[in-house]
Amino acid sequence: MSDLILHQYETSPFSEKMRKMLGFKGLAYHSVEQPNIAPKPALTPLTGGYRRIPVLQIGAHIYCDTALMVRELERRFPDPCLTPPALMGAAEVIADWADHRLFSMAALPTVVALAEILPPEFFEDRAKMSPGFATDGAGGRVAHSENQMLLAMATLDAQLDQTPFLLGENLTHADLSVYHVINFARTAPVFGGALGTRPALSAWLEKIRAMDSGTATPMTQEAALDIARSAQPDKTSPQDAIDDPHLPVGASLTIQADDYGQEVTQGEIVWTRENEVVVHRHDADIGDILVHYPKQGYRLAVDA
Ligand SMILES: N[C@@H](CCC(=O)N[C@@H](CS)C(=O)NCC(=O)O)C(=O)O
Repeated sequence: MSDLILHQYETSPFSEKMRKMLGFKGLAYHSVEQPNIAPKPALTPLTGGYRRIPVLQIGAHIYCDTALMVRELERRFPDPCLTPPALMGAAEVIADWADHRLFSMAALPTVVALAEILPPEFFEDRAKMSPGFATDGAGGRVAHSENQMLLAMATLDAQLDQTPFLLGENLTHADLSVYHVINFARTAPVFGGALGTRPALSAWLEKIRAMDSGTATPMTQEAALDIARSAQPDKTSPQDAIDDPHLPVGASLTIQADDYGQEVTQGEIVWTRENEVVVHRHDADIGDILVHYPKQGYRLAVDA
């Protein structure tokens, strides 16, 4: 039985990124359905506040943000390797661009296009979650995002006309991050239509859509919480842990996304890597949990 538990929902683009990652590695995992709006009472006891999706759980260890999850899966399951060391820097830069900038260009026009099938609560939730989220077209935001996205699609198509994947012959983290955004955006007629005139981008998208998504076994929220309750987190520092003078071990830390979904997690620093910080939390119901975050994209405030 796999120890990997992915808290997700079917239509979540970032969950789709992780499903393809798990598929690429040939991994089996448990899939726990979470709601697509707050509150998330069976998720936040694990994260300490973070409400974004997906979240990866391994026993009493919780991994927030797909950038970190991809690195963790590469470490635990190195074969097959998604991103070889020679392409790692470029892949991470493109993945960061796609997960943040490209996603933000795609999100507003896409959800506006889906307005008829999404409930009003969804829009209220997203407006609270993202300060710049305004679906009424105010200030030309929807039109601007749409134009920016179309330009990005043209650039991606030009690259994919030259190489089968963004960084050459093989799939890397860069492709997975761009893929989940384009795959989500294609549901909006304006972007679906643009794909029709971008054959290289469209062929690349279909190639990744056809790839395996891992073997998922459904798990209930309660079963996942029980696993966290009965597991003990391992506080051992890894070999590549660093001494970060800004994040001293034992200090109380508040962690918050620097873009949207800014619910905070607070805990005591256990160890850090160059681009990872791990905090210990004690939840009255669940017990001891270690929550792992990337440093990139998160405000890290050591409490006085
Ligand atoms: N940088 C985060 C972004 C995650 C994200 O934006 N997830 C979306 C769903 S695809 C989300 O949480 N939306 C609000 C929600 O589902 O409650 C990551 O890479 O995991």
